Amino acid sequence: MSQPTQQRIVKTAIPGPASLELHGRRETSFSSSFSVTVPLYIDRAGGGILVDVDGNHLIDLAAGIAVTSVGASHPRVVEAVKEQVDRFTHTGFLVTQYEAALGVAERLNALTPGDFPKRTALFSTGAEAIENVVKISRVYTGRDAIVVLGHAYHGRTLLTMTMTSKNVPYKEGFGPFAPEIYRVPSPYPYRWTGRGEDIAQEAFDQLAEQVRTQIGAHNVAAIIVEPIQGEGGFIVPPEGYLTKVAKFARENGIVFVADEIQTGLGRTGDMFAVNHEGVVPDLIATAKALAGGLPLSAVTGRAEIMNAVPAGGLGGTYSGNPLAAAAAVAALDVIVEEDLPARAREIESIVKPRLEALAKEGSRIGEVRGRGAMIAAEFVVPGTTEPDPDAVKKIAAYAIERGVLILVAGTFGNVIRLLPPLVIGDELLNDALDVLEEAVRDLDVLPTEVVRSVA
Ligand code: PLZ
Repeated sequence: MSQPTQQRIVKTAIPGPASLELHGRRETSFSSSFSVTVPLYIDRAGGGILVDVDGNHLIDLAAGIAVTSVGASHPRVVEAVKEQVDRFTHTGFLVTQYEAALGVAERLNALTPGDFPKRTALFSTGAEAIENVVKISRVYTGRDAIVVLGHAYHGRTLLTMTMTSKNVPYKEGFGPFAPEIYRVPSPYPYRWTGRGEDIAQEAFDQLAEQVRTQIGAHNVAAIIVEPIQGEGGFIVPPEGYLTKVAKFARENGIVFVADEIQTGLGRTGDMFAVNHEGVVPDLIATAKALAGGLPLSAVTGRAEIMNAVPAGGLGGTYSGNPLAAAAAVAALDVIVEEDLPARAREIESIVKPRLEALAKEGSRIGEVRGRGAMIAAEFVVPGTTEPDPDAVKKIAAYAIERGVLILVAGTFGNVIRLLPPLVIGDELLNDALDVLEEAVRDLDVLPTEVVRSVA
């Protein structure tokens, strides 16, 4: 099947009648505990376009939350999966093995920063990769404590939701939480409440002091950071912060881990977001873009750390599933051969100036930030720094009704974040930005009731 026409086409109301009919079935069949950005049902997708069941072509600025960097149906990924599914779907990598998993491991060992022997372990979801980072770091160091940041997002399992910062909707009612997780302030430049002269230094000092006084550095197994905080609102740490934390970890025998599940594999304009600062983590967690849309995650890092857990200590029935592994080999080759990190930089050069110009038109956008194809605008009540989540809900609803799918993020729910597939064309991108601009300019006259479930 060829890729859908790369053009925004709005034929019906969005969501249209066919989507609404399906949504009626959802309401009587599927748990209401999952929210959804918009009750839209997709028929086909590819490049920068999602085609819904009513035939509307929406511009995709979500990429399924940073997953379909190579597009939702890249021909090489599709071909690799078809070829694999014809041969076998599953053996269980713990039972009998297959080459594709090795292909993924070898590629990740080569692509991740660090000139030392590496090993990779494959899992299925991002949260599972982070769970395993914790297990591996604890066994390697013989220590218990895990240090994470404010505004962090690491997943929804018991351990990873404990590591996640935001209460509603991720944690409310789900306690008691996992022990030995410690949180230090995130260097969030726009909302930093310290002196603010050198935020990297101030935030690092707080981390170091909290580790020394509240935990004891000798008790810390790992410090885990997202090099740009994703769900937290695309918070870019000030230059120097990650370098200082990595150095502190090294000096104290602590495993330094980058959660690159959202930022990794080209998204920020480099293969990994830590590369912007030349930081070399001991372990890197990847998922999302790794397998071009199939569920696969990985932990990659120093061989002596990755081999610390005795054989049998790690695993999972579906870990490194052959379909996902075959897809990942193809997706990684596409990312490298089509130089998608460079494309992410081009996307930044289109998106960022336009959002910055828009921010200058009024005082609703407090900050435009991010890197590569991971750019956000934080909305505030005009003339203040007070978060304005209602504004972003209205903007997202307006855009979706006009065939542009955008996501909301942030601890305060007041951030519009753009995460297009890296293969999106310039025309589509500019068309989507036109709609976004209209929405922001017309904000005062937009209806107050929003599309039913823009969350
Ligand atoms: N680490 C940095 O961004 C997943 C969450 C979607 P899983 N982010 C999307 C939702 O609301 O459930 C994420 C991430 C970072 C870990 C994860 C977790 O990855 O594949 O969702 O488990």
